[in-house]
Amino acid sequence: MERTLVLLKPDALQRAIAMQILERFERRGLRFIGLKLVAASREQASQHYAEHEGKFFFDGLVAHLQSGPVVAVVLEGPEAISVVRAMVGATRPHEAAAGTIRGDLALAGLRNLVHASDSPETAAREIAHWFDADEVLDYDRQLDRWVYESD
Ligand code: FUP
Repeated sequence: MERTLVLLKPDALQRAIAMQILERFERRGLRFIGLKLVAASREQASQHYAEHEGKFFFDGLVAHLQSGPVVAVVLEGPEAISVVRAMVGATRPHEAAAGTIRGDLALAGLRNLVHASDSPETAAREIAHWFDADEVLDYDRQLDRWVYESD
């Protein structure tokens, strides 16, 4: 079982497609265990993208994440990190395959709607960065036995 952090960036909320994106994850069988609206501070946005500090696109990236509220989400499920990355699609929207979130709903530039953790280490760091421990809930869903085998 894995946990992964997803951010619906300000473009998702401003375009009023946040719920459509969340619905895709829910329909796939992933479980929401953390979900909230956040107005990211400059520090919070910069730390989130710390690996890109110094790159030419860093300032634009941080400014975009701060340009409006984001929806911060923790998703749980088998292989959740790679499953969610595949659902999100390639970084650049114009290269993202049809059928992915970016390939279906985004078009160009930095407006790629979604962030998703890319490894178990990144997921752990990013979940702790956006959520307090008591904001992430552990609970059972009866339907999960129809989504995956528990052994
Ligand atoms: P992703 O994991 O697909 O969101 O991609 P990265 O973590 O590599 O990049 C994070 C953000 O940086 C992307 F949303 C877009 C931006 N970026 C650029 O603008 N130019 C680049 O060359 C690489 C990333």
